[in-house]
Amino acid sequence: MVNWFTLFVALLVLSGMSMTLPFQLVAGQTIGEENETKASAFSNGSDFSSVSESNTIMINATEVGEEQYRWTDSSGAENPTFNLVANNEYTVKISNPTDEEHELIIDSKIDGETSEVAKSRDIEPGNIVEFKFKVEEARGLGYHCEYHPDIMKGTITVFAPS
Ligand SMILES: [Cu+2]
Repeated sequence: MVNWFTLFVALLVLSGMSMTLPFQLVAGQTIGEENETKASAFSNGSDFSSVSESNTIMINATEVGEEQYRWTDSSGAENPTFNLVANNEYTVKISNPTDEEHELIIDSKIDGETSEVAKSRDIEPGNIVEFKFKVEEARGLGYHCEYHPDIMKGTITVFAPS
């Protein structure tokens, strides 16, 4: 009985961790740290789904007031800063529960010149759009909405791999 109970508690802990991993990711931790945490938690390799989840960035379009839109992460933070690691491929998953169309654009500003690094396509109301995104060097990037560039915008910091 004791052994079964121990196993049950271990399973609870593991499933709890797999649920919180994506949330920790968007809360501002670097992915390098995240991978270390995950490696010890799933050293038996039994949970492949959460491994792939760890490089997923979840973003929502949110209406915070009349015609006032923000990008939010799963903790609800508005226009959050995302901390990423160079050479990791990320899946950016954007859901749009608002009544407006949005489009996420990631850009870089070098010597005052802005250029697009990656973007989603138009995200219609009620839709979820995904795209892959990888940066090859440590740098600062910005992100914004094509249609609401002044109110839906934030920063992405890409760190060198540790
Ligand atoms: Cu928008």
